[in-house]
Amino acid sequence: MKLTLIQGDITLIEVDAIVNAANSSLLGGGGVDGTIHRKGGPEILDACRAVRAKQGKCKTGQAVITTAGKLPAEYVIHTVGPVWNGGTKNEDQLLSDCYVNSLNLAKENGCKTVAFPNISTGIYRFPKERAAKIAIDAVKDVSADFPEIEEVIFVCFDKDNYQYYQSLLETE
Ligand code: AR6
Repeated sequence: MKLTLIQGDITLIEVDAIVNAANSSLLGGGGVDGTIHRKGGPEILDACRAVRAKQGKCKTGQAVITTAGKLPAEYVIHTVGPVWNGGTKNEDQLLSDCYVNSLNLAKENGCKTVAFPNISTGIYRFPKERAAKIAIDAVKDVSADFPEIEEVIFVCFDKDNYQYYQSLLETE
């Protein structure tokens, strides 16, 4: 599994699946979630509603998959990151679960390339450097279990995140 780092907008990336930092309602919000729904069009929300009708809300750390609508990716994997609460609410493990559960869904749907945003590091206020380390470790730790997935792209929107990822990927 190749790990790639880029700085940019995840909605522009041509991969099999992009991951969305959603909330448990699955019905959209701000941040990257808002951009994905706005640019991908109403098909994504329709698909999220269908998922809700079937299974109810999505729990923190879990993930669901839908069409990517008009986006260049084929699928959107919606995962619900933890809200940062000082580290007392199992946030580290839940964040790690987001990455692993998203990779599982990607694999089940035949995806070979997956792009992740920096889950929880915006509106949910997870400390960026800590989140970067958890994300990289989570993906590396399970990479041997996903030989079908050829490339994971970490898409950093802001410079801080990009720099944390860059130094962690260099040193690890
Ligand atoms: N492409 C890639 N990354 C982005 C983009 C983009 N277009 N836009 C923002 N980011 P956030 P959260 C980065 O707030 O913290 C929503 O309302 C951003 O710089 O999108 O998990 C949901 O519905 C940050 O590093 O998600 C939830 O209610 C990262 O994406 C809540 O926000 C995540 O920031 C989830 O909060």
